[in-house]
Amino acid sequence: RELVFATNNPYKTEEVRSLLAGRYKVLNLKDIGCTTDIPETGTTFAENAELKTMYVAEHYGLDCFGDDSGLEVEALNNEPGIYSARYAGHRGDAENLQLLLRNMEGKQNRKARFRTVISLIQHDQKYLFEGIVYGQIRKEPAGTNGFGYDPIFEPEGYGLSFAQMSLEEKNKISHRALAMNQLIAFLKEQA
Ligand code: ITT
Repeated sequence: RELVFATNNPYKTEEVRSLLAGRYKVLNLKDIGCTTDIPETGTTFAENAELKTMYVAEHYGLDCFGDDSGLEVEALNNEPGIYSARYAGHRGDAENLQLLLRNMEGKQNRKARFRTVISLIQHDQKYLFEGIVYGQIRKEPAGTNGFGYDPIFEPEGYGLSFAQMSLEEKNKISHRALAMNQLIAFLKEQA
């Protein structure tokens, strides 16, 4: 069985493929021949996740799911939030991470959370699933695995950044894994 995942992000694709291994073959946007950077003009994670799935449903006639995620930092009024991918403009992950570290200089409260909202479109119906992982922003990056803000995010109760964990370890506790587990449970119920 195949599932379409409306993402251009190869790291998200890899994490989700691992979570669905043995159950579904996951096709991302590239795999279905879609090279569009789908506009994310919503004001919430849910709206942006739905925009991704609605694009695929409308242009390709395919059921699919999509993920909008981001990092919410308490001391920064929950920024960068939905702007996580373009926090430093559209310059890239390394620049986003550096800007965040700069903005956190001198802040005592380093609490943060990663949030993923997944939209599923199936038989013309829309569904939403959410996952949150709590943790803190490190003072310096550590680790080389993963992507985005992984080197500066330490989930609560682990002395390691996400970037110091293997994909399997991150997939046991991450925001994306928690949201995906709900999606998987939902799909199982219907089978
Ligand atoms: P798609 O929209 O194509 O799925 P994207 O990278 O643009 O890919 P988002 O719009 O959801 O994805 O932006 C999420 C950004 O938040 C992403 O670029 C990272 O900077 C950050 N992010 C999300 N999940 C993360 C994770 O698990 N680890 C580290 N950073 C993450």
